[in-house]
Amino acid sequence: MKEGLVIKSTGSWYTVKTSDGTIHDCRIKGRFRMEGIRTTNPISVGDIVEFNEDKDANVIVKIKDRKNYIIRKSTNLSKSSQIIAANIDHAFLIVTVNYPLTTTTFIDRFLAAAEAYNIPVNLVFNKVDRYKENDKAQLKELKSIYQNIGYKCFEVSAMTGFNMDILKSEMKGKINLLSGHSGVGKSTLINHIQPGLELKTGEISESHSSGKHTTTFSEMFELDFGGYIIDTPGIRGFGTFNMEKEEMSHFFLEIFKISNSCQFNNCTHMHEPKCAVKEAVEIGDIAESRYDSYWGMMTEDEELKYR
Ligand SMILES: Nc1nc2c(ncn2[C@@H]2O[C@H](COP(=O)(O)OP(=O)(O)OP(=O)(O)O)[C@@H](O)[C@H]2O)c(=O)[nH]1
Ligand SMILES: [Mg+2]
Ligand SMILES: [Zn+2]
Repeated sequence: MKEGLVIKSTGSWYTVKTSDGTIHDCRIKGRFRMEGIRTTNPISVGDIVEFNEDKDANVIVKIKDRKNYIIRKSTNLSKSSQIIAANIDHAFLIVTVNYPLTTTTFIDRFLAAAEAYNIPVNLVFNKVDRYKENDKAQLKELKSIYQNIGYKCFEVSAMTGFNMDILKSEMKGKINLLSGHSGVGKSTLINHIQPGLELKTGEISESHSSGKHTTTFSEMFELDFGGYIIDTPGIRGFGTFNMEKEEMSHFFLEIFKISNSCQFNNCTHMHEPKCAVKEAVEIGDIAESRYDSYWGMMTEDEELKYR
């Protein structure tokens, strides 16, 4: 029996690295199920597994408990979901205000999910080399919203290498996940941070101004300067599963902070009088876009939780 870290998973094969640095191709036998969630991939990048060496194939027999994971819905219609990565120390949401557009709805859902799973998260605004005046204005506004809440924000260009050193120092020694829409530059960024990988990168379709899912499965790479980085496929939307409505406000840090000033201690910040959150939105202390995202997540149909 050996123990190792899953660094790549294609669905049928899993690449596992053991502590001596050797790589083992493994399969799974039978079924691994996660309680309550139907997943297309029972084992994901970042999982620590035990496997038996066999002369035909190495077989994974056990998954160690995960400290956290990020999950997305597989397709728009299916009810099953896909674990993007597990046991993450640090997440970076790659955002572009244009080419393609990342909406605040999407950002806020990702941030809420990261809070729910206890994963520290930074916002990385990529492609600053390409922004025109109105894009720059948009970027400035977004940055101020998220910095005020307490999220670290970085402006970078994976194309020119601008501010890559700051990112590297944030990533050093940790298991880092990059996420974001298709086409925002996740793979390009990793190519810059860890030369030699030559990850495939895609073209942005000018008509849709969106990416084409160049990266199709998650993969973890070792960083020369210490730590790991996980490239992931672009995600279109982000579900609110595993988040109960009663605790939704916990995942919006600035809403949670002010909510102890609400008149009712079970205030949902939606219809109640003397709600400190609503007052804060009115005077501009809480961004309207954030409140809109909160409202959307509070009112969405249980069945449509995945978006
Ligand atoms: N101008 C500019 N273009 C960039 C930058 N970063 C990435 N791109 C371009 O954006 C396109 C998409 O980049 P990818 O790295 O493939 O994007 P991705 O996020 O990995 O996309 P998926 O794998 O589909 O999720 C490529 O044409 C890159 O050259 C940047 O900083 N500036
Ligand atoms: Mg990619
Ligand atoms: Zn309230």
